[in-house]
Amino acid sequence: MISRRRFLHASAATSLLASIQAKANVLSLNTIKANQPIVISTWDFGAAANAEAFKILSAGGRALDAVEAGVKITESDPNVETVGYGGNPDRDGHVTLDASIMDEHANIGSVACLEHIMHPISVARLVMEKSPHVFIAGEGALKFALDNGFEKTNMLSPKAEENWKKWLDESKYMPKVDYKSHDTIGMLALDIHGNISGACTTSGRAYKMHGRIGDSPIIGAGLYVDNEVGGATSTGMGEEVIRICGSHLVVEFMRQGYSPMQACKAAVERMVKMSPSKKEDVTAGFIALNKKGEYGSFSVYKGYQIAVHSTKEQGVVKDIQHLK
Ligand code: SD4
Repeated sequence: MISRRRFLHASAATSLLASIQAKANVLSLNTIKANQPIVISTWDFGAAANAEAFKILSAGGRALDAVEAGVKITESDPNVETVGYGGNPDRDGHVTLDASIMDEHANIGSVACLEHIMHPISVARLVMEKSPHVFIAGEGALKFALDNGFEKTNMLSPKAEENWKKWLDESKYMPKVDYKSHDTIGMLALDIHGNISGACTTSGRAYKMHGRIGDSPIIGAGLYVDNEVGGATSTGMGEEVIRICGSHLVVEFMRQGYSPMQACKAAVERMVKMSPSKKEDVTAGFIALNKKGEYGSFSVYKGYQIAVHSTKEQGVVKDIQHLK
């Protein structure tokens, strides 16, 4: 039987504990802040895409919706010659599009070599949400899109057609240090709920062989998100990024404690080291975002740019660190 003295002692201790816990709860409620949303993307054209994505993030929306809406801006911009409408065709004159999307639950969806569709990223999302698969290519991807209400569009803009015809005169495939022929939009967003999603979409390398697929639709190469760690995406020579499973590698480096910039740098170094040619023609860059909203980027060559949009900064970062 518990004595009255011990009971009083015990109940005093219990109420002290309860009051400490109550205070701690109030404190933790006060100190739990919503995450500061942020969106980053590749290249200067990412700024307009980020602005669209940030509208969704600042309204409390999902990072997944933000990245899809963001990159759609670039997909329909005829002035971007490397993504969606206005994108450069392959050497046979077909605009073939690659896109991928990944959300905070590790849901994934991709399309590759998709023709005649204005928003391949939305088809990738549909693959993720409405198909039993994660990756659909070519005719099958087009059929899936059309069956689901997407419209068939001529994606070859007059300007892209003109440039292609000029290229045909020489028919020289030069996947060298020419940023104009290999720009993709890759986008990563962190929403106020602390979740990260990513999207990546491109017309691929200008004047590629028909049927060639790059890194952009390959989860782990052109895009990867692990909601416990962060996300990464790439632009540049897909052949080289695929070889090292680039975006997955960046995320794994972040898991080991690297900052986003260090992780991108380590992946770029690995890419150059692993490339059989190890020469000047290896050109690519990564961007990465971690769970704290810290971002970073690194490229092989000078001239790479990224766009950032948060409450603190909006614009294009031009002085990205590089290897050479
Ligand atoms: C690709 N990384 O298809 C993409 C697009 C690009 O050079 O940037 N190409 O390889």
